[in-house]
Amino acid sequence: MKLISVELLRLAIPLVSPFRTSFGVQTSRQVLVVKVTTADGVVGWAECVALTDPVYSSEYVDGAAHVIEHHLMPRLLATGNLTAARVAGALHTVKGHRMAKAAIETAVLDAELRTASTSFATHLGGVVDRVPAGVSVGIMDSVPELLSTVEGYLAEGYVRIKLKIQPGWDYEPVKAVRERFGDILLQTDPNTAYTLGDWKLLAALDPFDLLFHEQPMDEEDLRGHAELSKLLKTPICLDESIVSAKVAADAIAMGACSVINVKPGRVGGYLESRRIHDVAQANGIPVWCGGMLETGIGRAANAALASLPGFTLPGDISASNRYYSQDLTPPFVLEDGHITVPTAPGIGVDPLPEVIEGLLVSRQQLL
Ligand code: NPQ
Ligand code: MG
Repeated sequence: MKLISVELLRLAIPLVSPFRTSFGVQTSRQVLVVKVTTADGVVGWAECVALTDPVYSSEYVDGAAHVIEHHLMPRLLATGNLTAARVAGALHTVKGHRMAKAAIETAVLDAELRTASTSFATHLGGVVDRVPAGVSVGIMDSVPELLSTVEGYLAEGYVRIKLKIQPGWDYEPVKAVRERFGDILLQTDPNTAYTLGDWKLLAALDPFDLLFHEQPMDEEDLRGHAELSKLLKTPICLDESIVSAKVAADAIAMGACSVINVKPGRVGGYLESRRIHDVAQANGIPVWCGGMLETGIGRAANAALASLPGFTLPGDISASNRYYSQDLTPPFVLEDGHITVPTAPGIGVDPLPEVIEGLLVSRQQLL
């Protein structure tokens, strides 16, 4: 495949409500969108999931834009016979920057699959037509506010609740949600806020029959998570730590996790995501598709990934209106607690030009 154009669009999209985690409060999202056009006139789309600030991982929007322009593009354009399968190898000499690399690979994959009239779900090996939707609930100012927020999401049909927690906001909110809503599927996500010394704070949550704690400690502390898992009844899921299939295999072998949150942006793309799915499945470890507040561009591809057989737990593939009043694509809506997997070629959705233009902060023509 030959590219004749690569554009980098930067958009600013307000969130419908502030989203607070242990690493800060987000009220809007800066989104980097990659748009490639092939010699046959086929357009491929992808979004980079990096945050505005390097607080979830070391990547951030300005850094991703810079590394794409100055380091990834030259390598991509030097690749003869470009296919999506060749992108990771072409970019391998650049260390890290997995979210930036994922955006490039995914845009090429979208163009390739649209050209072949094949959907992401078909290409990746999806086996279901719709996927169960969970929802991530931020840290709130009070328990009553939390309970009314959770009540609202359950009323919308979400099949699983994930609560952001941190020391000082853990026992009370988890206990209140469990007592008020009974045996709903419930999990926590501290985003690395605890240390091994805090283990008793997490052990206090053992009575609440949680599915797991997601990434309770530092992303580089696999051994610590293996130690922590011996001190808790509640299982451990990893998110930030799992940056590749290799690390997933190590984490599983070390007993650092018994569940894995797969995020294509975090691991370098959908092809590596499938490898992580395969490694986990080979080891009897369930996976689920995490979320990075993607717009419909990333949400469409995530829904396809979540349709693979090893994705047996509800993901953070919420409806568009969980985060945005107007999505960049036709909105994803919750139907009986599920999101329908797109079946059209490529990611299966097309961004709405007028919405893109209305939110555009800058546009860079890289090719
Ligand atoms: C997580 N996502 O699972 C991440 C955290 C997160 C749905 O909880 C902008 C972009 C803001 C990505 C805030 C969810 C974000 C973000 C939180 C990701 O750990
Ligand atoms: Mg997480």
